[in-house]
Amino acid sequence: MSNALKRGLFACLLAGVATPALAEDGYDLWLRYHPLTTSGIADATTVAVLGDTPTLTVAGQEMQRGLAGLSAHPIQTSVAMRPGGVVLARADTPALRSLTLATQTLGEEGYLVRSVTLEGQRVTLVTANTDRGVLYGAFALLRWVQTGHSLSSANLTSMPHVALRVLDHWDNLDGTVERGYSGQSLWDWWTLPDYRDPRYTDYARANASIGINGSVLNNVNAKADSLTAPYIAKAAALADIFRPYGIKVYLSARFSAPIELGGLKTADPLDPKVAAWWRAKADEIYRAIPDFGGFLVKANSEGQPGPQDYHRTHADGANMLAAAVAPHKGIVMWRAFVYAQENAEDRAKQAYDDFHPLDGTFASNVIVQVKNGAIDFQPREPFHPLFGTMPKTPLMMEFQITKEYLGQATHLAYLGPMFEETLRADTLAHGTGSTVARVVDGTLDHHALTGMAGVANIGRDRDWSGSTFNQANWYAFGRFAWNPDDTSDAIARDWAAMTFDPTTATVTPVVRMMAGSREAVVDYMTPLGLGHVMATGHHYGPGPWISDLKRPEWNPYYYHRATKDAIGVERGPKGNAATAQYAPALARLLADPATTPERDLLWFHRVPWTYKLRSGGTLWQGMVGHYDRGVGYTAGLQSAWTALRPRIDAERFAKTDTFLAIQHREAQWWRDASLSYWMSVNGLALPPGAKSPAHDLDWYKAQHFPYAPGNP
Ligand code: BDP
Repeated sequence: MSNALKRGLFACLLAGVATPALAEDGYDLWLRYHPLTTSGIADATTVAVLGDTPTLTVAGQEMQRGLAGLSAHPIQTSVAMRPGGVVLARADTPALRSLTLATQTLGEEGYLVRSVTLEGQRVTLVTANTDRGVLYGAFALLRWVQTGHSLSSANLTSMPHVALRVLDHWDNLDGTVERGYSGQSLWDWWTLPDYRDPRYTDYARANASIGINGSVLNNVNAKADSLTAPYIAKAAALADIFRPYGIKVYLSARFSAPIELGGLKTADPLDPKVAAWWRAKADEIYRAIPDFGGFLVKANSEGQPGPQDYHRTHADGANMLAAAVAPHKGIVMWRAFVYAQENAEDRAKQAYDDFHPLDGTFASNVIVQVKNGAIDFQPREPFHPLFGTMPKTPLMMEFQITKEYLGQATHLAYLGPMFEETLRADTLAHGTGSTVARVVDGTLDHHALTGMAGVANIGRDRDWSGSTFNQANWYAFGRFAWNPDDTSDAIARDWAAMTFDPTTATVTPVVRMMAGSREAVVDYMTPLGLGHVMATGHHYGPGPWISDLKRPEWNPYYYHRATKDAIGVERGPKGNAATAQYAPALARLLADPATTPERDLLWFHRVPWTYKLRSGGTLWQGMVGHYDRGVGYTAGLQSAWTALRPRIDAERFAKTDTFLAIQHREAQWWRDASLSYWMSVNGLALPPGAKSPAHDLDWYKAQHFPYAPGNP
């Protein structure tokens, strides 16, 4: 017996699982369906699907596959009730009439799972008002079993709080992925629409299992070509594959496409010829994809064309596109991530300045997509001031799942706590409790059009997301989009149970590793409210010293402005008054460093290096402490993972083990490079006990990564 095999067998004896934990490559994500001795599903032998629609069919197939794997027994499909069996049926199925189930409140996508008696047999029923609801219920029941519960004890009711739960793929037509760290694009545009890679179905399964119901196929930095007939046909092939799984496709639209594809002289949204071109284009897309979701648009940002090129507003642009898709019930997701080189205003203020005056002027099928923070997906950003200040406009959240600024593929940073922190943040717009989650789920200002988008971390790597732990960020995004009130801890527990095994001995240490991992990244990269100090372009590794690039906001220096005496950007009333963009009650708190959360201190305020922190130490001492804590956490991750070795299959263990070593080394690099630079500016010595950086500043400055992945 090989050592790996012996290790695998040993691992499963310890884990209480019934088959060897042989090497796995992560392809199966959280849908592994490995046999569990603890699951109590041995008597589930049949899956009855009452109905034969495509969605009910795939729900039945998934249930059969899942239960067969988890119970290590063959599972038959049948239309007859068998004791202990699972029944999947829409609530309007005649056979369920006598049950009088409370399905009215489930809406279009909610589900209900109950143990009931049907035709005299005790069965587990998964039901909903729609086929999609049944599919979500099927996955919920599988999760219940995968996380160690018995089938017959399932009593589950859930409905999504957010309507559009969307992955944004920043995938280019040449197969590269902007900010992608998991290999080439999943979409093989070259062989589509002919070749329908089975992987597209697995992608849809994974998404449906967490409730994701939309997929924007192409990069927001869009090429007009994706709107040409051949590419519409390719998108249509993907839409056909995703449809049974309840997933609609959307496309990023290049605003100047009427010029590039239509030969028009202008893309002015108020020009009738332009509007007519988009209407015809929308009609063409809907002929190929009848349930096409609509367009996502990045306009007048980072060089992209947009309505402002014609002195029109974002609302003019969005409403013109909205009119084109409205007859087909499509929507427009218009991004608020805007900033322009010509604008001398603080980058952090520009989106609000552009969008706030437009509140109430967007068409009813437009939703404005706002990044979680005002700059750009930093390890920590205060929530975006547009949340809570545009009551008359539906706003959707844009999170970044791919970790552009958080160590990319190799660093372990579970983003659940970051999503949670943003969603729980209180805008104070209508008194306490006006959280970002309430803006996003529409309850604060009574919007029915609601959404959450996540910039995907998915590519062609066997493990989809570049590492096992990165899969957790895809998973957590879906769960938070379904329910913004969920908790990162509960989500991590489910993920760990499904991804490894549901025993406490595995789940507890894995969740502990995950829980503080994002905070550790904040500590070793951007403590106390720093942001955007990553090296320019690829955003990998430290570069706080960079200050010589053409556009001011491309320079990390722009974001910290450290001098001998002080550091930070003053965004309070004594500075550029960015804090006044928040609702007044919050703006008052953020105006003063003493009432600003310390974790956001340098984001909002410029303070001396000697500024006293709540701990009693100086800012400088506090900063050094954060860097050291971050590095220390990464060492802890390594030892926690080593202790898990007997419980994890060999291949996934080894990759994570190696990545944790990279992370530890690079956390040290981040700390040392940052401290070398800060010391060169402030002239201060390290506090007693703190280790000197391994190299001098010039060494850190000399590190270059011209071929870092994901950099356009
Ligand atoms: C930044 C990325 C850039 C994206 C941009 C965006 O660095 O590649 O194009 O955001 O969101 O985070 O449009």
